[in-house]
Amino acid sequence: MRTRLMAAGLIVAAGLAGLAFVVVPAVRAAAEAPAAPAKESPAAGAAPASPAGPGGEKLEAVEIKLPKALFEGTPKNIKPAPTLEKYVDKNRPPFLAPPGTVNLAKGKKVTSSDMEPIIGEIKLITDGDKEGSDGSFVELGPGKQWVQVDLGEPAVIYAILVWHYHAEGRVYHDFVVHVADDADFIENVKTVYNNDFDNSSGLGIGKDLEFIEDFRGRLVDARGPDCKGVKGRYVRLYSKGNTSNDQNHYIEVEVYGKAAK
Ligand SMILES: [Ca+2]
Ligand SMILES: [Ca+2]
Repeated sequence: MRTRLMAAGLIVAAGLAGLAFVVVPAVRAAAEAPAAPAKESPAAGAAPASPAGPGGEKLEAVEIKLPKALFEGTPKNIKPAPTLEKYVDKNRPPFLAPPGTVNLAKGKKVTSSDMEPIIGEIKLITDGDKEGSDGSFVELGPGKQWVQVDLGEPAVIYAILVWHYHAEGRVYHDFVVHVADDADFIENVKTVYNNDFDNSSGLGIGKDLEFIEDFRGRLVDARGPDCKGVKGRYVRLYSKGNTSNDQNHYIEVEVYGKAAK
């Protein structure tokens, strides 16, 4: 018992030391240390960023608020596959980005391939509510569908966070994320995620893995090797049904970045 407590203490101490060293000045780290489950806390899972931005600026942990968890443990209804990321029931490490990085999508205009959803309204996708319960999600029709957020002006994007659905463990198929300069996705289109391994959505074969979603949502890292981010004004997310049904669901989409200079 005592050994276990000591080991736990060591892990916590190591975690905090790492946070203070890599992420933020010690004073801020101490202030953020008691981070409740509602905030992101250090854990294994994602690759750490280099601690400096493009201009040598110090990267900071982006504050991301999480909703309540609605299930625990690894969902048993989904079979492992080489194209499916192993589910880890742990918080992501802090997401580091240049100072001033915020959610640019909050309250912004959303359009969709299905403007008359089966359940809910398109505007729920950027209303800030990420809870997994009924009344918080939008259900789009079956098959391939997309939603897109207009950030209102060109931006440098470091991450896109999506909550499709998290009342139960699901995998949404053919998850593809594009960023573009125009609403029709013709100008300067960049793919920041694509896990359509068999090209069933016709957007090209993607090398990214499918994943089981939970209350933490899915963070798509768009920082790139030198944390330069991806430039664009419009973000479009595709999906084509999920492991429970053929419909497509969205609770919230966040786009972390800064206005482009
Ligand atoms: Ca919402
Ligand atoms: Ca596919």
